[in-house]
Amino acid sequence: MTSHGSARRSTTPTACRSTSPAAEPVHQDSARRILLAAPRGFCAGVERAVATVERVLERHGPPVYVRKEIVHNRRVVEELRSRGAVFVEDTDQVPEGAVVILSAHGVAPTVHADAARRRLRVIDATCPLVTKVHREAQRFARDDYDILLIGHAGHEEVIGTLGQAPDRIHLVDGPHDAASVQVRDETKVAWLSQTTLSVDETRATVQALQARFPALAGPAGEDICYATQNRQTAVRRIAARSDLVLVLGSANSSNSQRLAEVARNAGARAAHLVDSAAHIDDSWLDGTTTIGLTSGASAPESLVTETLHWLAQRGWHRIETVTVTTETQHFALPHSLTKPA
Ligand code: 2E4
Ligand code: SF4
Repeated sequence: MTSHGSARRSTTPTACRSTSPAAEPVHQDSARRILLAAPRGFCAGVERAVATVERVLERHGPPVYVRKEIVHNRRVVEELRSRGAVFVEDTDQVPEGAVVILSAHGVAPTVHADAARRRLRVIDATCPLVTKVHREAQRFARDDYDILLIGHAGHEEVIGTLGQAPDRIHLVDGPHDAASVQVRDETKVAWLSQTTLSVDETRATVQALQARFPALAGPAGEDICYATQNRQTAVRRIAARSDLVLVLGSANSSNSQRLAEVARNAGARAAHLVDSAAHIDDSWLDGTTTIGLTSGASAPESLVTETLHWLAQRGWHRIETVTVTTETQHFALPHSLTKPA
């Protein structure tokens, strides 16, 4: 796949630096080390979505309704809930006329229509890179293509993208689906994808689709976003040198799940996705010297700091940051929040 996004273009050579956490040592073992992946953690879309909820809380005061988890991370959701955010499954749970924030994963047009019927004031925190995929789906549907959306069934982003053109889009949930998907005209088929997929698996799926549909059209740029690509490149780099890789992120976070998979495929003896240091099993450290550490795009850096502290207490003091690129992407808040209140 080609690179995409300004952050992806600004690739720098791998740089390693050592730092020491403040924690007091319990054991000393100079061979033990942590390889800390960079980039990791919050992407520009998550920064924007979380800041949106914070800004609306400041402006309107609690309660502030949010449809679905603003991002798929337990810590983020708990913190915002403690400050007055009320997470609901759908807009019919929001009082008529209230403000509702839509999550970063995007929604089908029917959600906007339902919200309008209830006179809700919608603030849309959909990541602009998800919106870009929605526009591609609308364009291909307008040009009467059958669209093959590569993605995971049931994921919120996939539900939102399918909803852009429900009569024209078919879900392809991995290379195995490429052989069975049905289209009207084999010469008028396009593929799109979820933004947080495995780069390698998606490439395999696209190749399988191209073999079946030689005229297959595709998105203008990558649909797998810069942040997903960069975090996978970084974890691949550390996994090859790690006995154990820990990925901080929640179980329902697609991009975080992919990081653990990429780490396993890249040669880590084991890779675990955990919500926080409290979920690490001490037995995973048995026979381990090098621990790779990263975090998903929805995982706050506080989780990494706490994990470094937890590992320091168990004898891992040496930290090498392995940087594969530096990210500069930033998204402005939704338009309605940039105007004076
Ligand atoms: C929107 C799009 O999609 P995933 O499950 O990885 O979402 P998560 O909330 O974990 O990460 C942020 C995000 C939001 C990623 N892509
Ligand atoms: Fe946007 Fe990518 Fe972050 Fe998803 S992972 S919110 S698409 S920047």
